[in-house]
Amino acid sequence: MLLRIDHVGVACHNLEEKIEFYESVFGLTVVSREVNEEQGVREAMLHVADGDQGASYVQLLEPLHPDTAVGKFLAKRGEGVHHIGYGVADVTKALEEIGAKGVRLIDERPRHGSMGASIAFLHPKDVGGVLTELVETSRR
Ligand code: CMX
Ligand code: CO
Repeated sequence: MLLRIDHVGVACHNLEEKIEFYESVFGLTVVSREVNEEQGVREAMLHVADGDQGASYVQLLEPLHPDTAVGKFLAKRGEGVHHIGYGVADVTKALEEIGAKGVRLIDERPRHGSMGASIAFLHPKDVGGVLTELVETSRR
């Protein structure tokens, strides 16, 4: 069901500073910057690698407000890995299959994610403490 690691989501206080760090230390390149009001984030995708099943990225996340998923995470835990996004072929079908196994779905239906992807989150409490995102990339 999981095709690849699409991205690792990293929570930070200052997006521009963190982009500069990933560019200068790891030589990564920003391929997309977006504000996603629904998710409460300002974010950037930095390309890491291409594989048979598609590309993988680091997603840097700065909260738009303290009272957002990433804002609350930063207040509680500080900067660090926030979630893992796995590539799937069909996010609606994956949600159905995973939900049927008793895992709590944060999103019953896909939402809009970075670069036109359809995304949905699984509750970290049912995935061993890992906030897990399913990502169906847009067909270009
Ligand atoms: N990873 C692991 N555990 C997490 C977590 C995370 N990222 N975020 C919260 N938790 C844990 C908390 O530590 C807490 O556990 P305890 O009760 O043991 O302390 C529990 O989950 C509840 O946390 P909370 O701070 O009370 O926060 P909420 O329940 O209000 O929200 C969650 C948690 C996961 C439901 C919410 O963050 C969410 O809906 N996330 C999905 C959307 C999202 O993260 N969007 C931003 C990224 C967008 C993108 O990738 O494009
Ligand atoms: Co993500």
